[in-house]
Amino acid sequence: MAGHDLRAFIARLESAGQLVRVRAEVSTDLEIAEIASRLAARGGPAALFENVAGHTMPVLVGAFASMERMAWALGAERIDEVADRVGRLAATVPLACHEPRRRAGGAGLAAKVKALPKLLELARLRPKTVRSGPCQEVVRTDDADLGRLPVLRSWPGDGGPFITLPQVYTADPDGKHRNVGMYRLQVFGPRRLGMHWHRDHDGARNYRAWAGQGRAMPVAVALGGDPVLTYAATAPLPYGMDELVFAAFLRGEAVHVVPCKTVPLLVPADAEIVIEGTVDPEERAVEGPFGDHTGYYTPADEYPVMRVSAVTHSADAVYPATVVGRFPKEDCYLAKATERIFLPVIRTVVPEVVDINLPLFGVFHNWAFVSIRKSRPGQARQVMRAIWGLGQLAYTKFLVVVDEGVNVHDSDEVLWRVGAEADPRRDTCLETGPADVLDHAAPPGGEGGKLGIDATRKLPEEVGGRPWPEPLASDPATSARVTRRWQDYGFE
Ligand SMILES: Cc1cc2nc3c(=O)[nH]c(=O)nc-3n(C[C@H](O)[C@H](O)[C@H](O)COP(=O)(O)O)c2cc1C
Ligand SMILES: [Mn+2]
Repeated sequence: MAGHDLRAFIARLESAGQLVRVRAEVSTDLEIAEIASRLAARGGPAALFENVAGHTMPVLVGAFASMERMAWALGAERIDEVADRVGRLAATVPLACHEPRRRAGGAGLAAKVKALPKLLELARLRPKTVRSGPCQEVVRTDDADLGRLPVLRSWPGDGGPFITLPQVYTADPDGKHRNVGMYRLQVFGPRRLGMHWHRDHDGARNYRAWAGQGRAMPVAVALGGDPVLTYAATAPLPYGMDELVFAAFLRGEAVHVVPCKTVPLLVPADAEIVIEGTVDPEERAVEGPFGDHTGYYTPADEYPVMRVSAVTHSADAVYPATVVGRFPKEDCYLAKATERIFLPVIRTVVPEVVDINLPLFGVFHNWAFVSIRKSRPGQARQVMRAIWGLGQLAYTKFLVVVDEGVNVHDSDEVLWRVGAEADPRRDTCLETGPADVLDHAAPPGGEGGKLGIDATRKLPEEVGGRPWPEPLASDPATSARVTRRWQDYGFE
């Protein structure tokens, strides 16, 4: 991935006029976060703070905080290009499933042969181990100290400083399943970090496998490197699918990795900073509170602890961070990239889905608007149950299904259809399922309610043969004529 590291991305943002270098002295305590929040609220540029009080490392915020910058981070001009490539892959390789679909006889073979070029492409995309990399220009083991990193405290009630944009590398005890996930890390002390992986995430799963054997799990935390790696750490891939192969697929080039100095893990050679250590099955500590993307503090709770054995970094490392809180913030763009990139994957299992919007005010899991191509009675409910069965979409609390042609990205249009097309008794369903860990309104215990609203037009079979009206539409010929003559009428 030569030439695609964080420096190259910073240079690209700067030459496009999308990065401001801040030379005034700023504090990691609340001040940088307040600035980042204001920039995010106005769709502003990324910022590189070069004069951070008490630190030599500069701090980068907002690098992903627009759809355009997000696309650039993934090596594209527009996110749709990336979605199209994933769509083509999903069409040949069953990306959404753990195992290839079994089909009878010749059809299965034909499908495999057709998928072969794509599978070979994936093999070419395995990480390549190299001997050395910029991420290990400076190596500190016995004198490793997290206090040297300009870690931010974002909100006044936060329990301390948190590393907010990390790639957390783990593997299962057999070394078969590498995983890269983004989980915030509270700095408890010079060599202790809180591991806030949610119970359903793959890092937690690897941890439980090690803990089950009574063994401490090696962990490496990388910051920076190719921005595509940071995105991949947030992508909702099924367990066992390697985020580094996914990142390489997006980038079109294998990720170069180096062995860590004190743990048996591989990390991206061109990362800015790497923190190495182990997580003991017995040790837990109180993590939080943390001002979260819900727009509220998540309360303090017990989480596992990482004991740091080394901190390595490049000679002139940049510390990347993000600030979360009430929308819109930088993580909204990471989430929107996922919404676009995974839509074609959703379509491989729920083919009637046309479009999906996880509105920003829904904070990923509270609301989903889905449009479908409806052709049979009961289909909206079928789609709801499918969505509630799909990976992290299972957390969706309020799910609205509308017809194809309704713009799901226009909340007014969706709510107009809910009001007009749905009968509250006939067209809603209450379900239960896994609740988002961050949902403070959910009942205790991890299971929460789900409300589905069928705002599609009803077929005659669904309403005892009653005809259902079409929404108003202009006469096409008249509409074209008025468009053509608009200036003739004296309008601008
Ligand atoms: C900025 C940001 C912060 C996040 N913080 C956390 C976190 O603290 N804990 C967590 O479990 N997931 C967090 N996530 C979500 C996970 O990164 C995401 O669900 C990812 O798919 C998990 O990967 P995994 O399934 O390989 O574990 C965060 C995502 C973003 C974009
Ligand atoms: Mn994963």
